[in-house]
Amino acid sequence: MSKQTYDANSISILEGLEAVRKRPGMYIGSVSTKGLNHLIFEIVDNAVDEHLAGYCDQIDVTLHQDGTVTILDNGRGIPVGINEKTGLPAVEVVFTMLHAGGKFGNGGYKISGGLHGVGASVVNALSEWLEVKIYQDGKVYQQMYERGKPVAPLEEAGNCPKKKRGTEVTFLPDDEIFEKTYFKASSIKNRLHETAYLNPGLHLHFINEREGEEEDKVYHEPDGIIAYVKELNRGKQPVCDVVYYKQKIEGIEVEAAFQYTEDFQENIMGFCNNIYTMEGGTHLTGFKARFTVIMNQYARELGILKEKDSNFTGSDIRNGMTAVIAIKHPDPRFEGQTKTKLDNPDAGKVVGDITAEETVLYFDKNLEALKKILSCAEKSAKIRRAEEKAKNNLLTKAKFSCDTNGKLANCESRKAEECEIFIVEGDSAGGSAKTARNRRYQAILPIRGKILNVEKATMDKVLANAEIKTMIHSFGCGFSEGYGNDFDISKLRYNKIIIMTDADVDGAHIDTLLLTFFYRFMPDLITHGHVYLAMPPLYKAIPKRGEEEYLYDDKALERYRKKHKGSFTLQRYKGLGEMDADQLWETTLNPETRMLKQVEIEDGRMASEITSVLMGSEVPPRKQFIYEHAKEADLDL
Ligand code: TSJ
Repeated sequence: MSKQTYDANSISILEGLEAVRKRPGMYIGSVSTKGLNHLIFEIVDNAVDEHLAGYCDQIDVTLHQDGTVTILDNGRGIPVGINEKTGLPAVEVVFTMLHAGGKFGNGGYKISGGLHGVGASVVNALSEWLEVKIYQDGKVYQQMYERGKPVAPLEEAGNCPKKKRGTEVTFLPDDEIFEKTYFKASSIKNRLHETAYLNPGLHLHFINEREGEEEDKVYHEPDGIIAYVKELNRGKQPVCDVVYYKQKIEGIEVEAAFQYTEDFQENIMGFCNNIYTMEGGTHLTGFKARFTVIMNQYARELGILKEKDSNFTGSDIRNGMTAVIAIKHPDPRFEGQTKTKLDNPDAGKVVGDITAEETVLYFDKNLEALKKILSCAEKSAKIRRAEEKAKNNLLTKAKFSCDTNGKLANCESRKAEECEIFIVEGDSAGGSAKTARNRRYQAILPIRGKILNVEKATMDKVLANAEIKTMIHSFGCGFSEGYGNDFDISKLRYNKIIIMTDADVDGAHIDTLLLTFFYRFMPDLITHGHVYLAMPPLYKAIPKRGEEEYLYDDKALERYRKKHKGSFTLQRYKGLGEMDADQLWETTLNPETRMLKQVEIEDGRMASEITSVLMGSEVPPRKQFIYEHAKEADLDL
């Protein structure tokens, strides 16, 4: 390797890293906690590829006290030999050149991959420092980088037991890049667990060494997506066994598992090459289309549908179904707003063909399951017709009546981009908020106690609920559910929809009920970032000297205590209703001083957990969920 080529390569390398650091959002989605957690998944996905190649069955992820994280696998170790094109060790290429991951070596395509399909070099560029260690043939190779640049060439850094093999990566995310550099353990655990379901041979070991969060957990799911479906259905009443099949046609591998429950909900999750396809795609449309045809055929054969009857709709047939469809495709193409919609037509065809063959094989042998599933479809069709009626009634009424908005204290402005609506728990807090607000652009909608649990109610009941009617009418964009879609985000009257509840368990429950309602009937509100939670402070600290300060959580109080060593008095707020109008304005309404949390859906998976676990019929898991998530409420802070 000549000095010259090294320098030339270095320049293009640095340009690549600079681009990543300048516009990190382009590579990892955002610089919020969600983007931060992506760093870990990017690295883990590389180790999962090694598993899929057949050389690794264990991945450890350790969150350390000092804010760093280590990912270790027991694979072959990233090659350390010199890469011909660059004259650099292959491992250095992996960490310093954009999109270099997994491309070298003989054949083999990249299977798993993060949401944005970028690699280790992006993680490296966005880390204050990163260290890689490779265990191979009794030797340890090591290289250190700072903000993406190698500090020194790859070196042999000692010996290790001959049979120890693998790759170990440790990094500290760069606080110049990220809003926060504190990894969110719950998201990482969820994702590791999901990876375990999708890769039944893999052991994923999560270790949290951070103070107050100490934990050590192994995710290993030998039953794969069958166990995943059972888990998704936890707390629900199953109607049949899990139906499972796996087949490969034309290089596309299809694995599917589904089960029906008494719960009238459809929850179908699609994956391609281990990537969760949040926006769906051809694999799911292929599955749905063929399944609908087959079930309608059965319904006619069994006389459940008479000659004069119209077919069940696809959603009639899928009501009550929980499914995981995971495919492996040699050349996946993703489109859509977040690049999570599978676009390959051949995937749709292959999934459809395999589904047709396998489900017929299953149902011909399991007539009882078939009959039960078809009776779900029958019930769903009945409910659908009732709902269509209810919806028509509501829409007709809405057109002719102006006074359905009940207690809404609207704002004067009609410019949606500046308008805000506060949904306030309780009449007394609602009253204070009405006094305190800036009536030019802030609207207040008080709601009473707990709104209807939309997860458990049928659509006509949901639409008869006063609070819900008022919300639909005041937002101005209609709603969507299953069939037909009357939701139009461009008609939204408020840029910010702010949920304002007390910072206690009841408040958290109301937050979740409201979020469930939005998620199910107006998901665009959340995905377009219009939904927020107000953060009323828990305390006011009044020091002997200096400015008063509002403290928004117990961690803030702890920090304040350390700084002020007891020389202050502490005022504790019990609830929104206790604040006078001035305080309410200053702490919760005034855009200059308030704290808001924007609601983000964690890849849609957390959201389905909200709807299914929290709203499911068994009480204990629901409680646990509320307490566990009450503070962070599944949001990126
Ligand atoms: F992201 C990463 F690059 F930093 C990373 C890669 C992180 C971790 C934790 C593991 C890995 C990784 C890569 N584990 N195993 C591998 N394997 C290879 O890079 C590899 C090894 C041998 C051969 C070969 O053809 O002999 C090919 C490859 C791609």
